[in-house]
Amino acid sequence: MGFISTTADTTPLLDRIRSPRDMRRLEHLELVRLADELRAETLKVVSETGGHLGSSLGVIELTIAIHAVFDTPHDKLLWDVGHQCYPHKILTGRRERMSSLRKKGGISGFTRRSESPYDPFGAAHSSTSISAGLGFSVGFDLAGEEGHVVCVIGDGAMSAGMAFEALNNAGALGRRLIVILNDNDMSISPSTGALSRHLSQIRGIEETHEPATSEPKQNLFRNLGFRYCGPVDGHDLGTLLPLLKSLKEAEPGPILLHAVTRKGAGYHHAEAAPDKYHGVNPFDILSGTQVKTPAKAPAYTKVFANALIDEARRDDRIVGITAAMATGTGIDLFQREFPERCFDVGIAEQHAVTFAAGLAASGMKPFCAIYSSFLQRAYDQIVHDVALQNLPVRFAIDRAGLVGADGPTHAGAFDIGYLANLPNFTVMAASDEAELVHMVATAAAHQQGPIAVRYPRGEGTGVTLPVQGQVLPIGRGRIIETGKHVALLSFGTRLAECLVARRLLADHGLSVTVADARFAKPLDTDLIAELFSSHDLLVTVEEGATGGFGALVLHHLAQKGMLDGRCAIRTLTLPDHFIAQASPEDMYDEARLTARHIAGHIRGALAPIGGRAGGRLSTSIGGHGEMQQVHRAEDRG
Ligand SMILES: Cc1ncc(C[n+]2csc(CCOP(=O)(O)OP(=O)(O)O)c2C)c(N)n1
Repeated sequence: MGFISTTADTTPLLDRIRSPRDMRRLEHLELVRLADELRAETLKVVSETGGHLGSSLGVIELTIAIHAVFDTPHDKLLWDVGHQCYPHKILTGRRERMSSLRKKGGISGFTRRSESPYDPFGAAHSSTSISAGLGFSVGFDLAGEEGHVVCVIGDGAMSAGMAFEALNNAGALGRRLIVILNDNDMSISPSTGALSRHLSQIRGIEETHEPATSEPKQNLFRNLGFRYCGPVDGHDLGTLLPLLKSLKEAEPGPILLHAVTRKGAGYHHAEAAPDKYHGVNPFDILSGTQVKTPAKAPAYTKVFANALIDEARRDDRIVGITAAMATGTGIDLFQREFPERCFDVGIAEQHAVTFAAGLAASGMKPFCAIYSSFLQRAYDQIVHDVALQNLPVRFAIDRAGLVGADGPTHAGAFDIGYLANLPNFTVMAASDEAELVHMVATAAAHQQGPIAVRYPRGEGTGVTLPVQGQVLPIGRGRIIETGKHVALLSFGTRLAECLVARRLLADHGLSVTVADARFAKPLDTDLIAELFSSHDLLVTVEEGATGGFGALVLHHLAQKGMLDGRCAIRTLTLPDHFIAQASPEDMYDEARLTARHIAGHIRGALAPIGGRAGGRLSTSIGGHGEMQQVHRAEDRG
C-alpha cells in the first residue's frame, strides 16, 4: 500500500467489479492493485461528498479480503457503526451512486438493510455488530443452514457495554462467529480506557514501542472463550487472505481476529491528523483543505463549552463528562482548561450517566454532554440511577432536533418525550445561543434534581452573548411578541421561525403572540393559561417527536378541564416517521416546521374557527394547512 498523492487516474480493475463475485476470480496481485484503486476511489468520492473518511480508508484491505474470501451476501458481513462502509458500498454494486452519498434520496452514510442485500444489518450507533452477528449465527443454526458471520468492530466501539455483553454471550454459546477487531488505536479522538491499554499491551507496543514478539498467553478475548488470532497487519493482503481462508474452515466456535490498521491509511493528511479526518466536509485532495462556509454565528456546541468553562472557573465542583465525543460536544475545550475535572469514558453512554449519578451523589456537579440520539441508549440509567434518586445530574443534550446528512439515526427527536415524562426532571430548551448560556448557568445552580438543556446542531442565531449566564426562574417562560388572535408557544430554536411566521401572518391581518416556553418541565402553567384564555388559537411548536412538549401542554389543559369549550389548539411536532437524510432545510420542509408551514398551519386551523366566530377572521385567512394533530375544543360561545 502506498501513499496516494494524486486523484485516481484510472481504475481498470475496479471498473470490472460489479459485485464481490467478480473479485473472487482475481489473482492475489490483482487484489493488491484493486486495493490501491479502491482507496483512490474512496478518497475521490469523499473529497466530493464529505463524510467519514479516515475510518473507510483504514479498512480497504479488510473489505477486499472479507469479500474475496466469504460468500457475501449469503455469508453475513456486519460493519459496526457502519461509518467505515464506503469501500464496501463501492464493491457491492453501489459505486455509480456514491456521488449521492449522504444526500437526499441518495446512498446512506451507514449500512442500511433497505439499500442492499450486502447490508444485512443497519447501523450508525456503535457496538451492536457482535450482538446482531450472534443473532445471525444462531439464526443459521436454528434454520439448519450453513453460513458464516463476520463482524468488523473498531477498538473504540469495542469499549461499549453492548460489545462486552455480546462477547460474554458469544464466548459461552460457542457458535461459529468471526469478530474482526479493527484496532487503529483511535476512536474519533485517541482511544481511552483500560481496554485501549490492554490492546496496546497485546500489540506489544506499550511504551517501549517494541514489536510484538509472541502472542500473550492471556488476553481478554481468550479468557472469554474466543479463539484469538493476531495481532496481524490489517493492511497486508498477503496475511489477511490466507488467514481468513483458514478461519473459514476452522471448527465452529467464536474467533477474534485482531487486525492492526491505521486510520486514514494511504492518505498522508488523514494519517497525520486522524481526528480531523474522521468526518470531513468536501476537501481538496492535494492540500487536504476542507471546504468551510464562513460561520455567521458561533455554534451551539461552542457556546455550551464556553459557558460551562465560565461556570467551572467559579465552581470547582463542576465536572465534564463525554462518551467518546469530546470534539463533537465541545468537552475538548473544557478538558484543556480542567483536565482533572474532565472524563472521556469511551463509547459508554450508560456508564457515563451512572458515573455522573455517583458524582452527583458525592456532591459534585456533573455535566453529561451527550448527543440526544446517543443518550437514548442510557434510558434506564436516567430513570433508575438519576431520576428515581433525584440526583442533580446536568444533561447537556447536543444535536437535539434534525441533523442533516447523518440522517434519522442521529436525529435528536425523542429526548423531550423521554425526559419530560420523568418525575423530578427539569427540561429546558434554548431558543438561541444567549439562552443556552443562561441555561448552563441555571443547570449549574440547580441542586434540586436532574436537569437537562437541549440545543441543536449548527450555528446560533447571531444574538449578542451575555457576559455571564443568569440563573433563570425554573418553570417560567417568556412572551417575546404580543398579539391578539393566535398564540405561538415555542419550545426551542424554532422560535426564530415562529417570529417569521408572525410577520407572514401579519400580512393576512392576523395578530400573533409569540412566547418562548423555555421549560417543558415544569410547564409554565400560568403562561399557558394566559395564552389560552386570551387567544382564538394556541399552537405549540417543537423540534421533537410526538409525545413531547405539545403533549404535555395538552395533558395539562385536559387535566384542568380547560379543553372543554374555549380555544382551539394545535401541536406542531416532528412527523410520526423517521425523516431520511437530506439537507437541514429539506428536512424542516418535510417536517413542515418552517415559518411558511407554521403560518400555513395557523391559517388552516383558523379557517373553520373564523367562520364560526361570525366571520371575524374568515375574511383574512385562506386556510389550507394539513394539521399534524388536531385537538379542538367544542364550539365556542
Ligand atoms: C452509541 C454511539 N455513541 C457515539 C457514536 C459516535 N461515534 C461514531 S464513530 C465513533 C468512533 C468509533 O471508533 P472505532 O470503533 O475505533 O472506529 P474507527 O472510526 O476508529 O475506525 C464514535 C464515538 C456512535 N456512533 N454511537
